[in-house]
Amino acid sequence: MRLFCFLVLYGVAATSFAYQFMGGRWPQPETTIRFDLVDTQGRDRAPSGTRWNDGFREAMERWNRSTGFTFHADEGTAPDPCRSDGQSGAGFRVDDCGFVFGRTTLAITYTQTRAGLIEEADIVFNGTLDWDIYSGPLRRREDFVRVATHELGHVLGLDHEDSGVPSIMTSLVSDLEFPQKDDMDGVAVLYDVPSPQPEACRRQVAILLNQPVEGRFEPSDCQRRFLADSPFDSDDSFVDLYRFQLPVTALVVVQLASDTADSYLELYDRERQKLIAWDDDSGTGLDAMLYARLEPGEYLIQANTALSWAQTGDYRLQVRVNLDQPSAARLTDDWNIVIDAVEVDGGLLHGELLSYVNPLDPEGLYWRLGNIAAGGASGRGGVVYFPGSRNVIFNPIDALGRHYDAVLRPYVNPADPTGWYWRLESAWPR
Ligand SMILES: [Ca+2]
Ligand SMILES: [Ca+2]
Ligand SMILES: [Ca+2]
Ligand SMILES: [Zn+2]
Repeated sequence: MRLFCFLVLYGVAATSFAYQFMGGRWPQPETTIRFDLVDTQGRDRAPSGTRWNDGFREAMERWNRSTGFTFHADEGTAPDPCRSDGQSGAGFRVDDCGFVFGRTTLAITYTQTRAGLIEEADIVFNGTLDWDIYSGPLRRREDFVRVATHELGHVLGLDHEDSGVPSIMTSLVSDLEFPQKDDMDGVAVLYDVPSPQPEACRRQVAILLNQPVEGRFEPSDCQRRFLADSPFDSDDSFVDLYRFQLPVTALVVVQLASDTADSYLELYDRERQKLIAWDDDSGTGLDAMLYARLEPGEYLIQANTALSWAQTGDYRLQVRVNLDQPSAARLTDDWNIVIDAVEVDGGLLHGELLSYVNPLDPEGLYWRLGNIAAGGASGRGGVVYFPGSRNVIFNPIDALGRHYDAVLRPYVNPADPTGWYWRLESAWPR
């Protein structure tokens, strides 16, 4: 059991809603904290390599980004957080300002109030513990940033919140790392300032068809719980928003790949009113991949991670559709499919799918895997293989004298259960 802790030196109890107030507030919705954080071994950074100062500023930003309250950082001076000196500060100490830290105490915030107004607040981190900086589920070491975020909640006037709603202000440290909706509501009431939608959530980057873009899930991103209609109150996962224009009616394939994050994709209409398609793991490994047949217009892509904590990592995003290049696939007169190029796990292949008459479904259109070999014709697009679902998408294929967008679904053939078969699911003329 690891507890956050706080102490009000001159506090008054207040009535409360779900969020809890300590009985004081700053005269204005802002304050300055002085810090130059060095741990009790004299190191200026966490074992992960991030400087304590940078972690503390990130904790401030977590409130600044999501509430109307602003923390100002006065970095580079290190006042003793145990001194009542009219300055608010933060620091590691081996003792709790002359007392022994409780074994479960991570940090203590000392707040001085007068006539309901906070005059000074100091945070003392328990320097006898093992600290680090990381995201995600709790590990053996304490995560400095989420503890600092919690203590800064006390600094701005929030008390512990243990009623069960998602909150960074619970007495027990948890997997939550960011101020939650209840915490934001508390700040909005305490200071009579609305919580803004973070600027990052209004940012949409325009991307071009077929051009891969590189991005990163990181703390300056929008987080899922800030998006309208998010069903997940406590979803801290990072979100980047992209939009693209489609000039014709066509089937498009969207891919989101990452070596370090479990990518998750959603495709919306341009107003983000209608969810058109979503996917978690249809690509290679945990990569997301989806397809949808769309009318001409503008669409929104939500690049996200699949877990509800703030997973970081680089990613590549691409919207694929072949509009005017030669098609990489064609249907022959005997209904075989010749594929000049298909990308599978980063490599190019070419090959043939052979027409198969299924005695169990003579009306259906089926193919089985013919030959397949490395070394497809680069520069030819329009065939996409989904490793997760084994779907094959043609956008488009040349057939019967025109272009068709088509989807083949894998088919388990009872007569040949280990063979590779596909059935035509849908085809639309371009
Ligand atoms: Ca002080
Ligand atoms: Ca980003
Ligand atoms: Ca995934
Ligand atoms: Zn606390």
